[in-house]
Amino acid sequence: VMQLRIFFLSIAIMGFQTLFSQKVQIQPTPQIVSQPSGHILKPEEVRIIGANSADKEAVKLLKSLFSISESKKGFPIYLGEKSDKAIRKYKSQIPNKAEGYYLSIEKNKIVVAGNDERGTYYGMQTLKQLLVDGKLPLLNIKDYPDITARGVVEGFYGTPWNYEDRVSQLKFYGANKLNTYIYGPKDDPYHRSPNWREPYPAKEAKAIKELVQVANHNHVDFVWAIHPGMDIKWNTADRDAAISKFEAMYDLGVRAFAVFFDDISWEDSNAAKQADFLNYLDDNFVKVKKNVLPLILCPTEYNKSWSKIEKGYLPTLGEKLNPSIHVMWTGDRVISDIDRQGLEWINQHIKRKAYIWWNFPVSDYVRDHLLMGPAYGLDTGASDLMSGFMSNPMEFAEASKVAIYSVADYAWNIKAYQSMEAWERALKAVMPNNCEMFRVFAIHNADLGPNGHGYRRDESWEFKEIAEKYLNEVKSGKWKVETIADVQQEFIQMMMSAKTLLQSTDNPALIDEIEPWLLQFRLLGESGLALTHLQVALEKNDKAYFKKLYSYIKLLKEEMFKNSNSLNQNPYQPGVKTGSLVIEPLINNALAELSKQYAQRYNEELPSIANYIPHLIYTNLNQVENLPIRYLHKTISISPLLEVLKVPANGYVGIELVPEQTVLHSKINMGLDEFPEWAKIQVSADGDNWTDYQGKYNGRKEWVGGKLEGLYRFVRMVNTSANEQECYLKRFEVKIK
Ligand code: 14T
Repeated sequence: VMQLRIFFLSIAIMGFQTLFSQKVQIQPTPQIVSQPSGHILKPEEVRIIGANSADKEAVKLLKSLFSISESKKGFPIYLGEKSDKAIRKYKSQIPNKAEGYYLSIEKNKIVVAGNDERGTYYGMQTLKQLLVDGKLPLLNIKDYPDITARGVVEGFYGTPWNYEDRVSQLKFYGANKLNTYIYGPKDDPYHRSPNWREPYPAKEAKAIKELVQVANHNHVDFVWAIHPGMDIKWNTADRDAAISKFEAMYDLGVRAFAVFFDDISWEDSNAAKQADFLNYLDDNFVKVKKNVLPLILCPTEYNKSWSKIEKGYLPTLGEKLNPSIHVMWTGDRVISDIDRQGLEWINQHIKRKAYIWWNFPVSDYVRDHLLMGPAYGLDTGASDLMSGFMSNPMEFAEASKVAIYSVADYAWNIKAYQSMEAWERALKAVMPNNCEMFRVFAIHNADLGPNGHGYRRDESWEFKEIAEKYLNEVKSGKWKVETIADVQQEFIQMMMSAKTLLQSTDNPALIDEIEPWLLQFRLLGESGLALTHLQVALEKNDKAYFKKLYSYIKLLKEEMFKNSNSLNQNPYQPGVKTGSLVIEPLINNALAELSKQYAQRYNEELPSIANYIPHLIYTNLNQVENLPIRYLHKTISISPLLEVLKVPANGYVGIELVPEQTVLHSKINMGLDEFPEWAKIQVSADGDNWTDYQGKYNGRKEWVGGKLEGLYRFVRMVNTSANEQECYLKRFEVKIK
């Protein structure tokens, strides 16, 4: 009897499990899904009811999934929008929400009914996802997005995405129910000064025209953004220049527009003038055309930390801008979490719901890092406070898809969003066959390292505890085999991940983008693995083996250093950093510790090979205090700043040399045509007594100073005038002996 009972119990459990395994996976997470009640096999032939009146792209998608039959034998699929005859019977089931849809899969029919064309299309996207292994689950779904505009703003500094990148993105957006792509790459000269007034040359124009068509086929609104702020005159000529440019873009098929006034000097940022300009475009272009979507503005004060309400910039926009115009917002800071409190704050000032420009996973201020981690820090209780949610991505289009996938999930169904779960699914979507190895790479490539915005992300979170335990054991000399094994497993996995991905044909464009990091990641894993063997050598008291390993680690480090000086050579943060939050410090710390133990035991110092930079930024300005310092070929430099630097009276920025050094030369580029009256370059040995450092302006408008006699600890640029001044910080470097 007992055995029989167990038998039945296990049947019950199995039944339960199948029920569970039937829990369907839909991206983005739908609003209302019924419990699946079994499944049907994929119909061999289907008959579309409503094909002539339904959304064309939805019909196309359906035809790509099934073979179509005209005869009565075909399995019926009812397809269309709420006003269509074909789906009249199901009208009451359709959520009364823009882009919503009703999907029902029954034994004898399927219904895909949209509240509008896009709704039908999204219903079809869901049906496509549900078709797995030749089966369809029996269920019904009522679904709609929480946020009206969801998507991506290509708004970063650096190499703009290319044509193929963008095509691939637009398809990805369609499949993930993102409806907006804002085109505004900072390094497109026809988007910004100098050429925002000029039409695109024929070749570029053709590419944009084609992209608009691809966007349309994927139900994505292609928004073209203009960035006229650097040299705009608030006169009729420039208003009409903007309108003619819009007309030229309209002729290429563009039906949605944005105007960006970000990252311009504050003098040019006059809210009333900006509002007049936008209203003029709205009244004389958008409203006249009738088939153009509402304008979108990116204001100059686009985050809370930069806004001075008492000066009236945002309140003026709130008052004056036509109510239909959207206002973009990055949050409490440039790079920021998004929460209810912050949204309530801005919405009250702009008198409308903020249209979020989320600066993630953009990496244009930390270009040596990849941001492959989960998209978190988004309030799941804020669905009623935003009119749009756009992600600003990395210049690596494919790699950005991990975050974009998550943003698609968040913006569709905000209260259901779970960042970790979305991340796991994103990895699978981007790298379907090698997703486990991709996960190993992504988990160790998430943080940004120290940066001017102070924005950090968690990294290596599953390995942190082991790393700490291991380091403590190394320090105490009481090693556990299991701990070493755990650490070795992680290092081996890193090597496997890099090798596997480098050979993978899963997503060639992605591998191409991240190849420098994969190469570096493999070397980092290998150096970690070699490191763990230093312990073995010490335990065996095998001095020669220790030395061999030590030189081998040195070789690996040299190779990584070489990579950093040859790969990803952009002018801002050149190089390739990987595992920089947990893995790299672990290796360096353990290495320092083990060589100390070696030195004690054999009474012999080893040359240090941990590449720690002792030099510091020297400043009293908040804006730059977190900028990283680089050290390469005896040259110490400050990582350059993208934006205008504001220097109050007595404000200074420079480098502290630790310890004091012989200065061979210095180069400072403040982005000014001539060396300013208000500034001095100075050096000091103690930080109290300063001497002027004489130099000259060279052909590249850089200040250059020569060799100095004696040792110095500080080199700085200081504002010696009585007023606040503005300049750039494009280069600040000191070469030492
Ligand atoms: F328009 C804005 F919402 C915005 O975020 N503008 C830029 C954006 O293009 C860039 O990709 C992003 C990340 O660097 O931040 C903004 O650019 C900045 C922001 C700064 F605080 C550039 C320099 C800054 F100092």
